[in-house]
Amino acid sequence: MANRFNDVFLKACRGEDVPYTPVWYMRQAGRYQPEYRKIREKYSFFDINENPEVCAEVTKLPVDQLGVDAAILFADIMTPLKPIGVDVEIVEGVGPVISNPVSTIEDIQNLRSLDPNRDVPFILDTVKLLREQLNVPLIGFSGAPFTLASYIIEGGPSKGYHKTKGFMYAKPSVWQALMDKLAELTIVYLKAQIKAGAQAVQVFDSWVGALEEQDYRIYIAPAMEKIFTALKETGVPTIYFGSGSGHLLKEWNKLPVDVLSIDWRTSIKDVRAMGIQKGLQGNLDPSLLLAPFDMLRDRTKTILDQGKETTGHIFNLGHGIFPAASVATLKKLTDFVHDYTSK
Ligand code: 1CP
Repeated sequence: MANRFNDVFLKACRGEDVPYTPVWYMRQAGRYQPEYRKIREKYSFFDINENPEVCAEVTKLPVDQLGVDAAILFADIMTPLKPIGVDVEIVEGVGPVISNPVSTIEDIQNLRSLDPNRDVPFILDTVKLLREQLNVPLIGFSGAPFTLASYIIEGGPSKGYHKTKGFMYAKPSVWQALMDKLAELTIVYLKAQIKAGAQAVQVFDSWVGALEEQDYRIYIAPAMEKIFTALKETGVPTIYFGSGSGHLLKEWNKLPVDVLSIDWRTSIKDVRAMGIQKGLQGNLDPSLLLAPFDMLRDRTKTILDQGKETTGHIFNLGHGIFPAASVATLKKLTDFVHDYTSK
């Protein structure tokens, strides 16, 4: 018999009263875990992703090990792009590398539309399997159009996004076609995850902070508006994440999204002072995972105190866990968040 279902994370997403501040971590399954590294010796990234039993096992690792209040489906933002014609590989120490980057309208037209049942059945099977096994909510996710576009235009990770932004400025109608295609993909993909059982969804726009506010409003906001409007119908809580995106918060606040996931460059106090009343997720600097524990605890206290001023705070990092982090520190941190905020 499974333990009682823990809905604290879902309550916080909806701005309801919670018995303590819920916590989960971006990239909570990954190379910092010895168990994950062991599984990766046998399987490539996409082998894990495409095998529901193994994928569910990896998704559950941090839930069992750290005691977090939510699980996030183990996949990558590139997962739905592979079946539509993007030749992507995950290269160790680099990330996604694409051998056929897009540059013309023909390249974009050649990308197929995503049919989740045909193209990513393994994702839907993993979601179903996890719903039978988990006693915490399962978060589904997708990349956002700008962040996905940055990989398929640059051909991999980038520092300045010059090619992507140059494309956007020089070929606005082709850019528009790409945003439309990726917004549609995001909607179809997330709706399929929700139908299979995902109880919340996060849209990762990790690199959109590279744009100034005006460009965000013109080139990106319409696609995001379309995505969150379409997801509203499902009734499932939505979360929008970007790193280094504090300057975009006024624009983000206009979107029909429930929770904004912020990084450490912007404090929860300052976001509330802007009059933003949406749920907030974050925002510990992941580098603090390498600090002495007293320092990590003090910085966490500050975040939790600011988060407790209103309802709707989910504790998380401002960006993902990295390979040098330790399981023991993350476990201690999770316990601290729960103890410190328990009513
Ligand atoms: O085993 C390995 O070597 C693979 C490392 C790895 C892992 C564990 C990659 C390659 N992706 C993932 C899983 C992953 N990616 C998850 C799993 C669920 C969890 O959080 O536990 C998620 C949510 C992602 C999402 C993702 N992939 C994002 C958005 C979040 C973020 O960190 O900003 C991005 C930008 C990617 C691209 C990507 N995939 C992998 C890497 C190393 C990167 C980043 C590359 C870069 O810096 O541009």
